[in-house]
Formats: sequence, C-alpha cells, structure tokens
Amino acid sequence: MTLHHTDPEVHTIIAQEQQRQQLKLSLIPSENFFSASVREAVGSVFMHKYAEGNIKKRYYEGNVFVDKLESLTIRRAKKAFKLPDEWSVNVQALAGSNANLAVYLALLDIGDTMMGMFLPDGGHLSHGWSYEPKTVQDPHSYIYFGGSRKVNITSRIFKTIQYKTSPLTQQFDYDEVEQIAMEHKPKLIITGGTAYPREIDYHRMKSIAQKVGAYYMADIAHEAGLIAAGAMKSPIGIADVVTMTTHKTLRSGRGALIFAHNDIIKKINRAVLPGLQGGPFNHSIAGICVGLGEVLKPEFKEYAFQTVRNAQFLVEELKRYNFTIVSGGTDKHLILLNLTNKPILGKKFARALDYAGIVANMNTMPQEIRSPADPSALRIGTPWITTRGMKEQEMVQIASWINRVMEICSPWKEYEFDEFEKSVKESVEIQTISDEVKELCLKFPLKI
Ligand code: DSN
Repeated sequence: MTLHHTDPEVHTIIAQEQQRQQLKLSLIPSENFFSASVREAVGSVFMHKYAEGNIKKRYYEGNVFVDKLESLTIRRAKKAFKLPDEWSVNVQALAGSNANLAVYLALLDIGDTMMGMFLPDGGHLSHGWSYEPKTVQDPHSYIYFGGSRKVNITSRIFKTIQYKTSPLTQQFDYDEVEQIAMEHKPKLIITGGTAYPREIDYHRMKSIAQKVGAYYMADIAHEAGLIAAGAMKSPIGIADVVTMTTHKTLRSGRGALIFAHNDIIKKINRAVLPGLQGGPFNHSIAGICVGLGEVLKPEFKEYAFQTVRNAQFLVEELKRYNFTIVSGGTDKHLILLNLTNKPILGKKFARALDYAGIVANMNTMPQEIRSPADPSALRIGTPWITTRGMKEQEMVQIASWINRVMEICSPWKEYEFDEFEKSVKESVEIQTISDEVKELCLKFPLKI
C-alpha cells in the first residue's frame, strides 16, 4: 500500500508541495534540492533504529550496519573537506544549531563570553542573539552587547557580544574585530552566519583568537559545499572547530557536521550525546553519506563553481536595474539587496515575488534601522536554481523578472500589507510573470 491509498490527505499535501517546488524558482540561499538517491537514503529503514553512542560503543545492540554507515560517512566527510590527520568529525548532531550548542557545551562554562557576528549583519541566532525592543542601533558602532530579550538560549547561558560590519564597506573590519576581542576577552570567537556575502579571513580570525586566548569556531553552514569543492577558502585546519549544516550548498540532506582537532573532538562527541541529544537520526546520516559521495564527484565541483558564477552574474544584472547590492557584490552563492533606494522593501517585495513564482526571503542588512519582521533587504541565492541546471543566460531572465515585479508593485507602495498583497494577487502582469517562470522551470525540471 502506498501513501496515496493509506493517507490520501497527506499524499495530496506532499504532491502540492512537490508541484510548488517544481513550478517555482527557489532563490532562498539556504535551500537546495537533493538527488533522488539522497532522498531514498533519508527515507530508508535506518530511521527505525536507535544507536545512542559512537561507533562500536553503542548502548543498544543491532548496530552493526549503523556502525558501517557512520564509518563510511566519516571517511567521506574527511575526504570531502580534506581533513588534516589530526582532525576528526562528528556526524550525529541533528541540526546546525545543535552542532553549535554542542561546541559551546564542550568548550565553555556557563557565564563565559562568546563573540559572534551581529545578527542583522548576517550572523546567526545560535551565535548568541538577544535584543532590546525599539532600540535604534548606532550605525557607527562596531559592537553590540545584546538586550533584555534573550530569545536564543545562547544569550541566556553565556555573556554574548557581537561585532558589526564597517559602515563604509559593509564588510568586516578585522582591526575593529581585534580591538573588541582584546577589550572583552571572549573565550570563543565565532564567524559565519546567514547573510554575509563575502569571504571571511580565517587566518586573521584565528590570529585574533590566539591573541586573546579564545577558541575559534567557523560556522560554514551556508558555504560548506562551495568550500568542499574549492570554490571558496576553507577554515578547516585553521579554526579550532568548524560546524556546518549539510542541506544548503552541500546538498546532502538535512543534518550537521562538526569538524575539530582530535584534542577536542571527544569533548564535542560527549556534548552531542549525552549532552544534548539521544539517538542520532541514522536515516539523516544515510542521506549525508550519499550526498557526500556526490560531493566527491567531479560534477559537484562544476556545480559549486557555477553556483558562484551565477550569483556574481546575477549581481551584475541586478545592478543594471539600479538594485543596490550590500557590500557591492558577492564571493559566494548569496546576494543581499538593499532596497532602500526602491519603493518597496523586503517584506512586501518577497511576497510579490512569490506570487510571481520567485521564492526569496526578506532580511535585515548592515545598518538596519527597521524590524526583522519588516526589514529593508531581500536575500537571494543561487544553490537551488544551479542544481536545476540554470546558467548565466537564465540569470539575465531572473534579474529582469525581479525588476519587473518591483516596477509593477511600485504604485502600491503606500498600501498596508493586506491591501498590497490583494493588488499583487489580482495583477494580470504578476500572473504573466508567474506563467513565464513556470515555462522556464519546465525547461529545467527537478528530477523527482
Ligand atoms: N535558516 C538558515 C538560513 O536561512 O540561512 C539559517 O539557519
């Protein structure tokens, strides 16, 4: 019996989501589309098994094949990221935030200071986010001390400070970062996040960490696939710990990897289990293993480089339509559009684009003065559309659609959100773009 017969209700919802993915363009830079093999592995019988513990040291019997799978995943991960001999990897963390928490649990004590990238400048919630409602940021300050709304557990447990990008370049000013570190002596320094479009100077960050006696953790969730393929620089062997999710540019199903020097990986393993989790998701590890097998093939290298080429090409096309690109460009798969010179900002624009068949997300940006619920920017990226096989020529078309949507919506800029959405929904011109997008999607079908 298939799902179609046993539970038509859920089957229909899945079919609808499949259709949505097939007929819309996902430009969300943290999303990707996995191969049928990855999906088969994730849906496999490994989901039925408990395997608390590590290879050959499990608390449950019957783990001979789980051990085999985890060993193979570790071997592939080491190869994909060219791990030095003295480094190892944990493949069991259930997600990126859990992986980061495991590192904190392993390396920090309650109350220690951690220092990460400022969230509105592209950092991540799990790097110590808290805020003070209705406070306007000083756009010229390079440091943020957080606020009373300790929305992420990290800000409740640790003292957290965050460093900001330079108001001039919207990139990190490493001299400023060093000064903040020297003054506040964090025990852990973190780089990485969700919306920083540029390379990070891992060597400089390590040297700053060394100067203040801090550990250095590089969270490369977004760039992992690009780094594995050599399309971006790698922090492996430079930082003390490297964490990543596996489902973004790495295209290996949902999960996380933690790489660290052998001196600290045992502590991290203990922090994952029993510190934070029970049994690992063996089926997710199976997906990661298959995905890493794909990462090791030459085609993946081509994919990663094309992903970056597409993003850089898209930047140039968007500039032709007078879109302002945060930091002036991108070194990766991710682009942040500062919409303050346009009539429509991130929230409304993202919704209008979705009706036009282009899926993106509203985002904060450096020197943000608006709320994250209605911010100034739009974040887009090329991992998924490159997986579909799209290249520079399609970027020309996508940039033109993005611009057309902005032009169509501009007369509705003063509308409240609901009225704005109603106008978008009823717009024949938006519907026309959505039809054109569908046509392009069908030329680059997802292999479901
Ligand atoms: N949600 C991820 C992103 O979109 O970047 C980060 O966790």
